[in-house]
Amino acid sequence: MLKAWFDTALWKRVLLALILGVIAGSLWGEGATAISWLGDMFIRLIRMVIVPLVFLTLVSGVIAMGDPKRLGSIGIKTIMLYMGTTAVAIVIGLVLATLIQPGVGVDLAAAGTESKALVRQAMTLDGFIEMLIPKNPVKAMVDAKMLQIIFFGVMFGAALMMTKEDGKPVANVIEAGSEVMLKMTHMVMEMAPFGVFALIATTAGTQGASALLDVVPLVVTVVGGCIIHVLVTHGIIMKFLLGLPPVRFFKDIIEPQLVAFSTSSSSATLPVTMATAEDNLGIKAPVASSVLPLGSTINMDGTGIYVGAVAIFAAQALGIDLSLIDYLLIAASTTLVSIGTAAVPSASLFLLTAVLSVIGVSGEQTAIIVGFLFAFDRPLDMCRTVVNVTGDLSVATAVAKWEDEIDEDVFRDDPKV
Ligand code: DAS
Repeated sequence: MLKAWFDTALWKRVLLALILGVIAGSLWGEGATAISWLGDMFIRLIRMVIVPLVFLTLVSGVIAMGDPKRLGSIGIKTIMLYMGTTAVAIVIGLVLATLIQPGVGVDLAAAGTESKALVRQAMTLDGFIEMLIPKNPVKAMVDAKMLQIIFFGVMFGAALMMTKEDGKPVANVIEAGSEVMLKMTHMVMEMAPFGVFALIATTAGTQGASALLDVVPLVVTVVGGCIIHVLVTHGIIMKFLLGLPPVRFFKDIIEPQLVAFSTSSSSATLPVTMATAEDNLGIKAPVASSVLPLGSTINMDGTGIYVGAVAIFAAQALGIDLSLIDYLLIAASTTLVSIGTAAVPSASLFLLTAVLSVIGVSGEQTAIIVGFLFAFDRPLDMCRTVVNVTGDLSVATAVAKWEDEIDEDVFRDDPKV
């Protein structure tokens, strides 16, 4: 029985918990709050891993970019394109979320958060500097000041990269630590079926099962943003930037997209991504073997769409009015999260804190939102991972074209993989 449980894919166990939570909450009513402690425990576990996870995965992501001076022509073009397409993806997510307003009318109070936003002071330059630069990075971690942790992490990673061999022992520890935190996050995720069951039952019991439909506009926003970014952004890159037929590109990359959709993991898809690049797109090995592994680590357009949209969703649900500076802060922190997100299932869900805290969402509120979204994360993760892999292949095609490392006859032929 226990073996059957752990042999079942986690997302299927979470889906079962979601269904049972709706039934239990509908039958139990307000009595469902009797198991709210289970949801609280899951929320605390999420909060426990966030600070070390964000810091270590972010520094690992910065290190993975490598020293631009060493990267050479291919490396500079690659990173510029990766950052450029991720920025476009984030803008698409933010604009769609602002237009669709998925969080308006969503009441997170039942899930235990203060239903209204924390009172926020108007952003001043001094306030921004204080929010960004830690006087004491250790205290920033103790207080979970995510923007300060991100700022220190980016500087630490950049300094580490520039120390080259001298910093290698520290880089090894950081990369090993990032793996450890990802493993601990997976241990926390094993609690998800129980935590999701309790959170959904509590929400359904206190607000009615219809409250769960509050997530539908957010799903529409994320999936819509993913479709627009793949077809419009990467279609424009193919047709107008590279002079290559977009339809042929999309036909050539169906296989890695299907693997990305089914695994929700860019790293699990990487072997298929690389085979597709060479066999279907005609990208030569020097580009495919450098651009694609880097992309699976630091280039996540779909994650950028998702994290940005959730930030707007949370602001709307908590009644936080966003200024232009807030939007810029969301875009900047989302870019860094997309760099730091590990290429494994649901990786960015746990990094939402790094963005939500930037706009004043408290750690408790963020953990509740993460706990609630966890129940619906799998289909969203499948979509955003497809976009992540598509972005990697699109940029690899562009770099190969500009470096004259592509066989266009292969690109235009029918796919072999
Ligand atoms: N599932 C991650 C990936 O492998 C993306 C994410 O969690 O946002 O790309």
